[in-house]
Amino acid sequence: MLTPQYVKTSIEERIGRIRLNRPERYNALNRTMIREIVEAMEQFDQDEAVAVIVLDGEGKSFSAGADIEEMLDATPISMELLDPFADWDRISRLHKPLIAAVHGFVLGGGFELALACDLIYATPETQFGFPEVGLGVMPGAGGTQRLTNRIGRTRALEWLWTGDRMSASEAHHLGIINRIVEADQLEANVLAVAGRIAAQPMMSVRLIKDAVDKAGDLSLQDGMDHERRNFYLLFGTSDQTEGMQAFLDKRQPTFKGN
Ligand code: CO8
Repeated sequence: MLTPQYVKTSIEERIGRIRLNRPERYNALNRTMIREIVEAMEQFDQDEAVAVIVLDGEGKSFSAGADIEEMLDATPISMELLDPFADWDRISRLHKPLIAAVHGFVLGGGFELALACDLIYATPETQFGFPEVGLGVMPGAGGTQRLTNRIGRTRALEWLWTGDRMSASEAHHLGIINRIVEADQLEANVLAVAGRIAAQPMMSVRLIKDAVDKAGDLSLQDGMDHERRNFYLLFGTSDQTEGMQAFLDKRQPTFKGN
């Protein structure tokens, strides 16, 4: 990948960090930026030095959504040919935990990006919302599906139709975000959670995500069959032997990630 223009990346103690970096536009997501975010995620997903990926935003907000200027002259045909959501779809194929640490405005495509992450932590002042209806469009990067999966049809329709902004406490109450953390502690808190997950046996973390992702797509029995296969697979790892032996020896386990 060439040097990214709109994201900053770094690796700190097995945490791959991606920071949206277009603060003068509230981190509005243009196509290049989305491509850069997804490529950074995929690089970290493949990098053995990274166990968990954390996404946040530079400046006053996480993201005010897709770049409206870029979309203004789009047509159905230009959209079809461009296939802008092909990049977004790649996020669902990542294996490592993705954590969003959000603040300020988390709107439209910015909200969809956060919802595509596995865990979301937000400051008390964060405002979430899908204002697309007021622009004569609608969410296109999974917002109608992921919001409905999280909060149910009736509540999702109200937020999507009104375009109202949702406070962090409403989002927390609705189960959309994991936790509300004061702004000056958000980064430290998220890195602490990421660090705890990074210290877990890697294959367990990976196959738990894989099984949980099936819960929305498969019937209960098919989902449980899938879970069982993942459970059996973990008996092929050295971390399973170590985890169970350490318990029996009454000592702390030392996991190797395989
Ligand atoms: N796109 C482009 N530019 C933006 C965006 C955006 N989404 N949001 C803010 N900006 C720009 C403004 O135009 C302004 O630029 P300039 O300084 O050149 O005038 C600058 O950022 C600062 O913004 P404001 O002056 O408006 O700042 P305020 O503090 O008054 O307001 C808000 C901040 C509330 C965030 C306001 O800017 C706003 O409402 N932004 C638009 C929010 C929105 O409607 N988002 C939804 C976009 S549509 C979408 O996300 C569809 C997703 C589907 C995926 C599509 C993939 C192709």
